[in-house]
This record gives sequence, structure tokens and C-alpha cells, in this order.
Amino acid sequence: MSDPIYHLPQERRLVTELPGPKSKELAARRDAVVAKGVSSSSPFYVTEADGGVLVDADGNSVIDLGAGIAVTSVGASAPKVVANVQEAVARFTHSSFATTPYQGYVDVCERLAELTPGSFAKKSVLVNSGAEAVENAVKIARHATGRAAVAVAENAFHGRTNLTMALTSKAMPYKAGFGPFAPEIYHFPSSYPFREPAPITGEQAAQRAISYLETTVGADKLACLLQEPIQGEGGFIVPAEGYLPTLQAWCREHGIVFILDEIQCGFCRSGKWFASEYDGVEPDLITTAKALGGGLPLAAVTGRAEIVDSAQTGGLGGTYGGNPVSCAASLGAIDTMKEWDLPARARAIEAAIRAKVQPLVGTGSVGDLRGRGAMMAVEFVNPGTKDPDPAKAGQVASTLLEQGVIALTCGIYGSCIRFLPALTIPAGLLDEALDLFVEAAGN
Ligand code: PLZ
Repeated sequence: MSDPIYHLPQERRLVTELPGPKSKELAARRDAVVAKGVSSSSPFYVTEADGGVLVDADGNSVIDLGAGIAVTSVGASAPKVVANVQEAVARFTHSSFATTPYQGYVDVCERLAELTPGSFAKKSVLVNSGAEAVENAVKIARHATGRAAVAVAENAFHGRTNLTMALTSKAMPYKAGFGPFAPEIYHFPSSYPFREPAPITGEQAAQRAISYLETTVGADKLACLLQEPIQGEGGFIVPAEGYLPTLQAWCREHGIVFILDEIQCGFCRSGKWFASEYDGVEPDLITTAKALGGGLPLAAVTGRAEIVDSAQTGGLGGTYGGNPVSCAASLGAIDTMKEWDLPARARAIEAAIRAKVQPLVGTGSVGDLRGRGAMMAVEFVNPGTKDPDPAKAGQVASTLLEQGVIALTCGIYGSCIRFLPALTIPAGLLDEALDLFVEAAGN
């Protein structure tokens, strides 16, 4: 394993008040022309980013624990990604795989077939965003089974398009006022160990889901069952051991396509190439995006060849899906993940987070620390209870922002702070951010 190469100094260096005058000026211009529905959780206008830092328009170098929502796992300007993009963009920006195909698309599908869980023959379709990948997975499952109903876990996040809004649990801000939603979607009770009224096993949690689906929908009506192996926006919820294998076995028994959404937790983030590997499950279809594209928009549905191939030619795709520059970036990102052994780096990040944050759990308002690899979150509660405390999470995030650390909130109740850095963040920089977190969370 070789060490990451950085072109920006990996340091927190604040040279103006935060936000600085240039970021403030851009914010004022933005107010006039950018839709209010589009949010930005930090006030820094980025000019450069690399490894664990972002540099803003005023020259402040801040620590980034968000990685563009788990996208820039290799860093935001990893040398191989930059070189591949520069080379590809100078040759051709676009041709549309739907009209005139090119090698990069095929190369990415070969990597997906090789890297995703399952030793069976696999095929992929490339699209532009995570939501589009999830939509296509559902389309494929419906086509392959001739069934309509979709089972989806509670606390899920799958996107902001019409179908994926219906699949997403949280009303504010994702759904409120944007209905009506797509029909034939059934949200089943999932596994959220911290919030079980009494401890139950993963098998019991899965049986609860199965019994709900059998009584309210019927197994023979279900095209697919969809779940994130670690729920992301829902609060970095790791289901209890045995939960996913039990659901997978039930899906196999009833011809239900088992879909795992690894858009946030996939491609080394969890400390393995795919989070499914922790549970020993092999989804029929897997959706990937975010880190797959190395920072450029790229997403995929990958799965059993016979299921993916059920859709008629011309039924899948789009103008931009698998753009050649995005494919070049993806190949650079995947090479980098291997060369810098990013699964091992993700596991080291988990160890560093546990070392600093675990002692706080159960004290004050720190209720839980959970997750895997470089996908860890703290859930805040009212002290002495399990009542979620979103105000505390928001306050900790703002305190960190004021000090030049970007940390994102998440959770079905908005009560979590998540640690989601680039997997290339240097250990010392991560420790500095964690010390500031501990100070902010502890009081
Ligand atoms: N599935 C598991 O995490 C995107 C979006 C946050 P798109 N998550 C971050 C926000 O406020 O929009 C996500 C995900 C999982 C699907 C998606 C959707 O991916 O690329 O944003 O469409």
C-alpha cells in the first residue's frame, strides 16, 4: 500500500473570520438567483480541495469531514483521477453510449462485475445519479418479476426524484409538499438497534419485517425488497447481525429481487469494498454512485446478468449515462482505492474515531456512536433518555463550522453528527477535528 499524495497542505489554517468576506459576497449573490430549496450546510465557497481539506474563496483551509456527502473518498483531486479526466476530456466530452459507444463504459462495467459481491455473472447499466440508479433497479426488478410492489426499509433514503421520494422515509425536507407519490411502495419496520424498546436479534428484526410484508402486501406481489446495508441519511444505522441474511433468504424463497443500495456505504467507505461483505450477503442488484465516480457524476445498477438482461433493449439508459469523462474518473478512483488500500484506511479512521469518541457515549447528551469504517455517527439525546436531540446536533455542527471543521448532520430525527471524511485524510488532521468535536459535544 502506498501513501496518498497531496498537493494542498493538510492543515487547518484560518486567515479571516468565518465565513470570510468573499464567501459572504458570494452568499449575497446566491440569495438573488439560487433556489431556496437548494441547501448548503456550510458557508464556505470552495476553490480547491484535496485529502482532508477544503480551501475557500478567502484562502481559509478547513477540515472536511463530509467529503461532498461521501463522494470524494479518494480525495477531491487525487492525481490519477485528475490525470484520467484531463486526458479523457481533451479527447471527447460526450458521444452518448446510446448512439456511439466507447471503451470507458465497458471498462467500468467490468470493474463493477469484478468488485461487487457475488461470484455469479453480472451486468451493469450506468446512469448519472444515485436516485437514477435506484429508479432503474426498481424498473429492472419489476420487469424481471412481472410484479409491481416494492418493499423498502423505514428510515431509508434513496433520493429526491418522484419514485425515490416515495422510497425515502423522512418527510422534512425531502417529501413535504412534493406529493402525490408513486404507488405500490411499502415501508417495513427495519433494524435500528439503539432504538429497539428491548434488545432483539437481527433474525427477530427480519422476522418482524417479513411478517409485516406477508400480512399487508403478500410475498407473491413483491417485485423487490430494497435496503441500505448501513442506512446513511437515516442516521448511519447498522442493522443487527443476522438481519440482512434472513431477509435475503426470504427474498430468494419467494422470487423477490433483493436490492442493496450501497450508494453511500459502498466503494471502501465501510472498511470493506462493500458493506454487504460484513453480513455475507450477495444482493441480486446493487446500486452504487458517489465514490464510484471519483467526484464526477456516475452511478450504476449492477446485478445478476439474467435479471438485468430481462429489460428490453432501449428500456434502460439515457443521454448522459456513463459519460466518458465520468468513466475515466471512475477508473482512476478505483485504481487509487486499490493502490492506497482505502478499505484499510477506512478501518483506521474508525479506530481513531472510536478511540476519541467512545468515552463520551452515555455521558451528557452523547447517546450512541455507531457505523463502520469512515462512516461513523454520534446520536445526541436528551441526557438520561433516548429522546433524540436535534438541537444539540445542530449546535455542535455550528460550533465546528465556526472553528473551520465541516461536519454534517443526519438521522431520521436530525439528531446525529456524521464523520464521513475522505479516506485519504491524514491521521493528525482527523485527530485535530475529533478533539474539537469532543470539546463541542462534551459541554
Ligand atoms: N441512496 C443510500 O445516500 C444520496 C443525499 C443528501 P443522489 N445521499 C445524499 C441530500 O440531501 O440529497 C443517496 C444515498 C443513498 C441514494 C442516494 C441518492 O443519490 O446521487 O443524491 O441522487
